[in-house]
Amino acid sequence: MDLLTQLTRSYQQAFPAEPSGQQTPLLICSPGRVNLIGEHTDYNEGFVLPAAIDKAIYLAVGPRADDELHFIAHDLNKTFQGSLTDLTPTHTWADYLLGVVAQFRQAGHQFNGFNCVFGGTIPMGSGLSSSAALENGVGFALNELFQLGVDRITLVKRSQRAENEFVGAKVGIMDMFASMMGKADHVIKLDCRSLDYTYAPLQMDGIRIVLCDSRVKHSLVTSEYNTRRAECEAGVRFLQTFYPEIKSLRDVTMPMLDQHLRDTNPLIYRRCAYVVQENQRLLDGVAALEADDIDTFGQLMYGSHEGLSHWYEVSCPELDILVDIARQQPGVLGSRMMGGGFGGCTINLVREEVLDDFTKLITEQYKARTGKDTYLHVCKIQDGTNVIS
Ligand code: GAF
Repeated sequence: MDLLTQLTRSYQQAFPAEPSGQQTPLLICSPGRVNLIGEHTDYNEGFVLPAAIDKAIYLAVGPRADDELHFIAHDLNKTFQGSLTDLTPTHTWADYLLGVVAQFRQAGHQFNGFNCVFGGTIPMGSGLSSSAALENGVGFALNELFQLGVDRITLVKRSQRAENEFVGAKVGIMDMFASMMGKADHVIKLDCRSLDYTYAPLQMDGIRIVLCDSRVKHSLVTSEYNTRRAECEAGVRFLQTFYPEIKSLRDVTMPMLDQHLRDTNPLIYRRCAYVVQENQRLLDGVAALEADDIDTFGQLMYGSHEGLSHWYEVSCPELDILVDIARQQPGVLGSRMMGGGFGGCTINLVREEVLDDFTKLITEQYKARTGKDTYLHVCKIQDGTNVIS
């Protein structure tokens, strides 16, 4: 039985319609994301280059006559029951749903309770943004079920605020934006300061985007992520004493960092320098893609990984090993860790003709060097969050 059928059946069993017949839930698909380059730049008002992918959270949802909230996490085999009148964090998976509901309430929307069964194909903790996909799915569902008329960008912002305020992870906007705004066969060039964005066709003939899962769950990510964010903000505050016009690392240049931070605070210098250089790598990468120069783009991806590993220090031995193995395979153009870090996946640009060789090499060597199995996924780029039926 496929996942959608399972979710629908589970919904109908848990919430049989009264007095007769079975209620047909609304089915929503909310995808995970990849990011080609531009990591840890979103909360520094920089640029990112993500896309929605063919791994998703699926939600079966339906309205209730009362104000109760009934959630079933199909993959976890767990249930939650609450009420619209008590939206406080539970410190469980339910917060990803409750946080979004709370955002809608804070915005003044009136709506009934609802039932939701969800499950998915995004491995949790794999750095493919299952949480953003779930939050977007819930916001999208509320909007559809109760015809609230909220536009997609507002839904994105609500998902982000839910995660920032309710879950307590100070994430940027990239993941929600990519999941909600994705377009098949296109990457999104997003300016995280203005939220201006353009879609660029992904013209990489004969090249595949391959994810290699380190199978390390990024348990450190929330605390270290918030620390990195605070380090960037500390750098900005310090530089503002010399350059009051600076608002974020987006406005900072390497000469400014070299002059004021390199010798006085080497740690903050490394963090800020990584972000400033990563923004430039993204701009250079977009220019390379426009010029059909995938080799240069791939080299920039390797540069991104070096920066993330040594300067920003958000990698882990397993991710470094995956990138190191990828470098040994002719026909792999670029490889780097992706997302918040400390585990999850690497993203690799691989020529089709070496896909089998790459799969064999990385599977064998990763096992030999870490004792762990990796899991490879060749991605397709998809549309963002939407109704299936
Ligand atoms: C995580 C966050 F959720 C994103 O906002 C982004 O900062 C990313 O890490 C790093 O680029 O996925």
